[in-house]
Amino acid sequence: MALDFYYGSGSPFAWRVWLALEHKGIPYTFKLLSFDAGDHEKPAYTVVNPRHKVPAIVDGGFALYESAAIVEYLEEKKTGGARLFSADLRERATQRRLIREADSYFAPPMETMLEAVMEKKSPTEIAAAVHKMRAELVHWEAALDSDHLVGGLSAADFTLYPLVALIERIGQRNPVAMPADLLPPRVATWAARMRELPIVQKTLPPHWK
Ligand SMILES: N[C@@H](CCC(=O)N[C@@H](CS)C(=O)NCC(=O)O)C(=O)O
Repeated sequence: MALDFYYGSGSPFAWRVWLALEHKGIPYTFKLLSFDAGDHEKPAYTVVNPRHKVPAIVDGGFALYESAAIVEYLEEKKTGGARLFSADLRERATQRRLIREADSYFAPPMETMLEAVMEKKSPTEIAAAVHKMRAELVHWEAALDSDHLVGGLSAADFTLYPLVALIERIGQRNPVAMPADLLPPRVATWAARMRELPIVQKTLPPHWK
């Protein structure tokens, strides 16, 4: 039976889960929540995620939120076929580490920068946010020495890509505020490759299309 997947357009965390579902070929019913309509604050959803955030899934009555936990659940739910984590112990540990690093160290400055640009804060504030983002990107530039973050295409790529894609989108829409060279070369090349993947094309946030 298909599980319910609760999604909000533009959420990098929800996009990660969508990519994981598609990659593993797990059937799902797409439940698009509207942030503008406040769907994520309504009781029908807060019983699924009391933190009022997307993503979440409900699988046969079992509700789960927090994107990283959902991705691990999906991997263990369907063991055959495409994998989200490497079969190799050390690669798998590194993929998990990168996911935690993306959530702990990449997402916060990305969100601060997004807010500074979208809310048209002062040039000094935007420059400070961009500076912090640039400093974080240095770590990812160093981590990327092959086609994927670690081993083959994995949950680590599916975690980082939506965050990087958001940066690209903010940059395209605000070329004056955002430096064109913010993404370092290996990250930019990897992102361009990721963007060409059929599952990435299929799961582009609806309002971006
Ligand atoms: N740690 C959570 C973060 C989820 C999250 O922050 N979702 C945002 C969208 S990007 C959200 O639903 N925000 C709505 C709100 O805070 O009211 C996860 O990984 O699932």
